[in-house]
Amino acid sequence: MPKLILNYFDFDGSRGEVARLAMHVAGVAFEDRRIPRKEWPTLRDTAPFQSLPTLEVDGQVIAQSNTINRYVGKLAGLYPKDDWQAALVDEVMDAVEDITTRIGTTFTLEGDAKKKAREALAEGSLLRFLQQLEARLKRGGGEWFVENRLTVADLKCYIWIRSLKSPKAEYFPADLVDKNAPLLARHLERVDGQPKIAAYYAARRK
Ligand SMILES: N[C@@H](CCC(=O)N[C@@H](CS)C(=O)NCC(=O)O)C(=O)O
Repeated sequence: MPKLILNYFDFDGSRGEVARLAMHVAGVAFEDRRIPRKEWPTLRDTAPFQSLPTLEVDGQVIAQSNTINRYVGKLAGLYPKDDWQAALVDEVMDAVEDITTRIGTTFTLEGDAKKKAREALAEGSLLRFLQQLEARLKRGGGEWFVENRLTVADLKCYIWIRSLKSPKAEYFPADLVDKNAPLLARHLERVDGQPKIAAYYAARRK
């Protein structure tokens, strides 16, 4: 196994959390290097695309969260070997990435502008993405996206749905997921309940 260092911000969510979880679930040894926000301005130019996460693999750096998720997913046995199943995983991860970027444009807005932008998203592309991801979960059998087992697609979707259902997700209707994507809501609980994931977050809360 190569020597792995995951560089990401010091919080349990978004783009870097998927690889963290995948490695914890599979028991892949890695250094979880958590970058304090205040250090980011001086470190930004050291990252290939001026963003995190990055993964150091035996001293070489790769960037882009889904690239990292695929690589780590292969090491962790959480990425399909079959090309078609792998494409289905990639589709879910890239869709979540797209909608994360769209929601990201609202983060710097304030007050009424943020409220309006988020309400428009909730009635527009956000709703569409929820419905399409719901359909893909259903196609996979309703519990997992592919191969009737946990893959990095499940982790990527789980992290996103969790953020959407968080009380911190301002101006998105609280019942947005439950009402429009009930399978995704249950999927969140299913992933949360995986013993290694539950144990990981229990340890993080201590
Ligand atoms: N396409 C990139 C986007 C990375 C990205 O925007 N990362 C955010 C954190 S989730 C970041 O580094 N923000 C700080 C900045 O842009 O200065 C990926 O998937 O890794």
